Amino acid sequence: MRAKKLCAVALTLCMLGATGCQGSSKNDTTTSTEATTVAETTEASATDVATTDDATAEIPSLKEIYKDDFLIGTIYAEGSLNEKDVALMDSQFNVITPENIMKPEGMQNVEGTFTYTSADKMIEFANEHNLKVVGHNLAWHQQSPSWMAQDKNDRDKAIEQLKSHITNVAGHYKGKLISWDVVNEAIEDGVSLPADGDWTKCLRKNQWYNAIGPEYLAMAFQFAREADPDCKLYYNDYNLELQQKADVAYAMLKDFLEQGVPIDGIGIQGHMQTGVPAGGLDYALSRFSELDIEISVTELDVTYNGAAGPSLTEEEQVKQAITYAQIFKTLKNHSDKVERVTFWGTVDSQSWRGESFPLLFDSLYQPKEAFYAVADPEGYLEKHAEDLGVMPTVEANATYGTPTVDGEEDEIWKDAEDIKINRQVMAWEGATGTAKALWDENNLYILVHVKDDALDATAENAYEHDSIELFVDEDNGKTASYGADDGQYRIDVNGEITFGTYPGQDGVKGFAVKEDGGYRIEMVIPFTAPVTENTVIGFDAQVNDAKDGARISVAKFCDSTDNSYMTTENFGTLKLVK
Ligand code: 9MR
Repeated sequence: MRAKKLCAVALTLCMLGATGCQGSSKNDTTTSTEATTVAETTEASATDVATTDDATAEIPSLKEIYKDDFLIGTIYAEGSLNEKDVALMDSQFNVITPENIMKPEGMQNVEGTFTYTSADKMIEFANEHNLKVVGHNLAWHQQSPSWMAQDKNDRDKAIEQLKSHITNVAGHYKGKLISWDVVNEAIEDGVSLPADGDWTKCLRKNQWYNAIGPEYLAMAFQFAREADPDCKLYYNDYNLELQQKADVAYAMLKDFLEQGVPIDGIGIQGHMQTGVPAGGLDYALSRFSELDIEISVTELDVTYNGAAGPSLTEEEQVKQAITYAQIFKTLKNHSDKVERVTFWGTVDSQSWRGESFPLLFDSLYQPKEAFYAVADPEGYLEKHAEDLGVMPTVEANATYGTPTVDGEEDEIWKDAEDIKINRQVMAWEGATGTAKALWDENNLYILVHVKDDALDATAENAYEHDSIELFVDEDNGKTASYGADDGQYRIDVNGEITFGTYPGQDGVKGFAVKEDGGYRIEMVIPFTAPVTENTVIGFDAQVNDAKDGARISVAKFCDSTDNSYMTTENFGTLKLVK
C-alpha cells in the first residue's frame, strides 16, 4: 500500500505548515515475507527478461550516459520487484535506496529486536546485480516505532535509544553501504531562517527533538560515524529547491562543519512538479556547493497534476519531460559536486504518487518522453524549443478606489472589472470564482464571489477548506522563488486567515460572507513599496474547493500550475489604473 492520496498535494502543503504531508500510515512497512518473495522472483527472472521482446532493451543506459557525472539510482521497492524491474535496474542504474525496509520501524519495530532479514537480502541482491546501496534512514519523525523517544521528559533514555538504534543498525551494515541518510526531514515546513541565523528555531518538533532538543542531530551523526566510519553521512530533506528552506539547511550544515559534527553530504530529495522552474534547484546546488560536502539528489520524481486520462497524453508527457530536461541540465552544470541522482522509483504504477505519473517509465515499463529528456537534456530542450512557452499570462486591471473592508460590497466595487478565476489546475473541475480589484496608494483590495453550493471547512489543513488564496508579486519580478516583495494570503469560507510565505506586513485583513449558492470574501493587502497609476504587479487568485474534509479542485486566475505558493513565475498581472 502506498501513500498516494495523502501526498498528491504534499508539496503544496509543506510551505503552509501542514503536518503529516509526507505521510502514510504505519501499515506501509513491507513484511519480510514479501521481501523473500522478491528475492526468489528476481533470481528466477533474469534470464526470462533477456528473451522478452521488450522495447526497453533498445534504449540507452542512463548509468552509462552519466558515468562521468554522477551515480544513477532508483529505489528497491521490496514488495513489488518483478523481472522487468530487475532488468531495468541492471541496465539503467548503479545504486539503490530501500524505499521502506531500512526505516526505523523496519529495523527495530520492537525495542531491542532488530529485523535485518529483508535488508540483508537486499544487500545480497545488490551484490549480485552490481549495485551500490544507500541506507535510508536512521532518525525520522515518520515510520518510527512509537516507543522511540516516547517519554519526552526522559532525555537520557531517548539518547540511549537513539544511540542503540544507530549503533546496532549502522553497525550491522558497516562497510556495506555507500552512505546513510542519518537524519531525515528535520526542518519544519514553511520556515525561514530568522534574522539571528539560529537554524535550531526552524527544526521540526519531532519525537527526538521533544525528548533531546536540537542536539539530537549532532548526536545522530556522531553515533553513525562511530558505527561505520567509512560510510558517507547525509542530512536528507524535501523542498530544498525552495530558497527559504535551502537557506535554513545551509546554515545548519555550515554550523555542523564548523563544530566538527561528522557530516559528509546533503540529500536534496527532489519531489518536484511539472512546470516548476529549475531555478530553485540551481539555487540550492549553488548554495550547498559553497560547503565542503557532497550533494546528492536522493528521491527525484516530477508529478504531472491534472492529467486528463488514465495515463499521460503525448502532450502532457512532453511538458513533464521538459521539466526533467531542465532539472538534468542544471544537475550537469553542478556535476563536480553532485555525487548521485536517485529516482524515487522506476515505473509510474509503483510510485508513492503514481496517480500523477512522476517517473521515467510508464506502467507497461515503456520509456516515457521523460526518459529521453533525461538521457539528453540539451538535445531534448532544443528539439522542443517551441513547446517551452507556458500558458499565456492573463492580464487584468485594478481600478483606483478605497472600499470599506468589512465584507459588505460597497457601491465602489461596481467600478472594478470582473476577473475570472476559472483556470482549472486539477483533473476535477470544481468551484470557480469572479474577483474584482481596487487599489489606492496604500493597499490592494480584492473582492471575490465564489460559486459553490456545498461549503466545507472541516479539514485539518487550511488549504483544504473552501477558501481563496491571493498571490501578490509587487515588483512583478516573476522569480523562481519568493522574494521579500512576494506574498501568499489565504482566507477560508469562515473568514479565517492563514499565510504562506509573505512579507509580514501589518494590516492584512479579510472577511468572508456566505451568500446564495456560495460565498464572497473581501480582503485588503497593504503594499510594502510605493505604487502609482500604471504600476503593474504580479497577481494570482485561487479558489480551493473542498468536499467531505478534502480539497477536490483548484481554480486559478492565471497560473495553471499548483506552484503559486513557491514561485511567482506563472502569476498573471494586475495593472493599477485610474
Ligand atoms: O515511498 C515511501 C512510501 O512507500 C511510504 O508510504 C512513505 C511513508 O512516509 O515514505 C515514502 O518515502 C518517503 C521517503 O522515505 C522520505 N521522503 C519522502 C518519501 C515520500 O513520502
